[in-house]
Amino acid sequence: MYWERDKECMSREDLEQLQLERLQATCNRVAVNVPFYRKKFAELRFDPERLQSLDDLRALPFTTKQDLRDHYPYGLFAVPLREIVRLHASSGTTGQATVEGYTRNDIKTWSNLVARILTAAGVRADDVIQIAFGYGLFTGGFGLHYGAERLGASVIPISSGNTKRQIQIMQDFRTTALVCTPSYALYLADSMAEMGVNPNALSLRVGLFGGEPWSEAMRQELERKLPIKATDNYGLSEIMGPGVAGECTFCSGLHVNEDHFLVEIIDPETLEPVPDGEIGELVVTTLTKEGFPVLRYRTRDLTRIIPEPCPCGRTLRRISRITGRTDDMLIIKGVNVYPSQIEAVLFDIEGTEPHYQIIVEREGRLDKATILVEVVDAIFFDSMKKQRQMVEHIKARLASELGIGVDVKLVEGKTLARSEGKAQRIIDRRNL
Ligand code: DLL
Repeated sequence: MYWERDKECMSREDLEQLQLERLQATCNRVAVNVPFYRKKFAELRFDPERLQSLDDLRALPFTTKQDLRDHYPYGLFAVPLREIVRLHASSGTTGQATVEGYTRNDIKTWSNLVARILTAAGVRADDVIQIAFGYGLFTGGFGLHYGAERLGASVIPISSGNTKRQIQIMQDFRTTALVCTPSYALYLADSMAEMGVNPNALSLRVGLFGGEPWSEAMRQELERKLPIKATDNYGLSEIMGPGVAGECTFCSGLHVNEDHFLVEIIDPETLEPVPDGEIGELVVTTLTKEGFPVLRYRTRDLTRIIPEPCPCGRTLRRISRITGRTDDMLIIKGVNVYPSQIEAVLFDIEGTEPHYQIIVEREGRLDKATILVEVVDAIFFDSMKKQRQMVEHIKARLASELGIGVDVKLVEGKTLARSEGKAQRIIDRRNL
């Protein structure tokens, strides 16, 4: 099932022609309306009129989160504020917030693209969708909401939190599709077990999870604990919110909505493109945004292009699940470590729960990393000897995966803080 077959299954040639025309229009628009880009174009001696092929994209300036912050709140908008009908803002947990503005048309496009990813994930107009993302400045709630309504499904705008009520509503309203972060979905599943609710007695059949990194092992865990097909979808507020890319039911990579977003994968050090199939930083250029167009936005998210065609028939290219962020990357004892590597090891070890936290500290001049791992009761209450064996086993596996030694502490099940939104996996106390 497609939402817009003609767009999702375009030939590469037609798609590239469309992308080029839209890129030309976007460049012209920002050259006229956004002083920041006008200045950048002048510095780079780039004349939008001379943009002849998609390869010329490389002559365009990058845009970074810092650029967005420097123009807080409205400095990069390409239309007057009276044409903006919606504002969102990124949470600002890692610094000053950034603000995104949408015209009426942008909201239409956004809803349409979210309807597209919902359809690709197997959601239909007769589904009952429970949206457990926060509604507010975060783009997750409203983004999925508008897309689900556009699709014609029945939407339950429950927002995040109040887990018992979520489960009650899920039972009473016969929810068929759950939309939230993967970590919250897991929390919901565990809470059901605690409340004595049998997930198989629910009407649930599909989950759309996104907003934070997760792993293949976590997908299996979710599919084991809930009677769902768990799909991944990706987006970011600076570009639009959810709806940038999403999995089809083959669940082997996320189709990028390339008729609206031009993607590049670059080496974050040299800023040069990497060959298809190699991991690098995702860079996105918006092709149809009116209110807040962005050129070559450096997402800091790491992924790769999957060049092979997908059996679903969509020609929109896929990216692999996001494996981490360049700024999520911890440098411990000089070695690059991504939380996803640690997650992969833990999921593979019998008796651990998929809840963990990475604490990084500095002792004198040395980094020290401790991984807190929740374990099932049978192990937590087992003999000291067995626990020590388990710790040594995890340590050895982590050392061989990461290339450095880390400390491991087992903690009792359900003791690490649960999140109703994005999980906090890293606590860095080094004040670097
Ligand atoms: O998280 C938009 C969104 C909401 C996407 C709901 C999907 C579903 P931000 O709050 O601006 O926007 O955070 C964007 O979250 O740069 C990634 O690092 C991370 N992220 C989002 N989706 C995924 C995913 C929304 N599926 C940042 N896998 C992005 C891994 C993700 N990371």
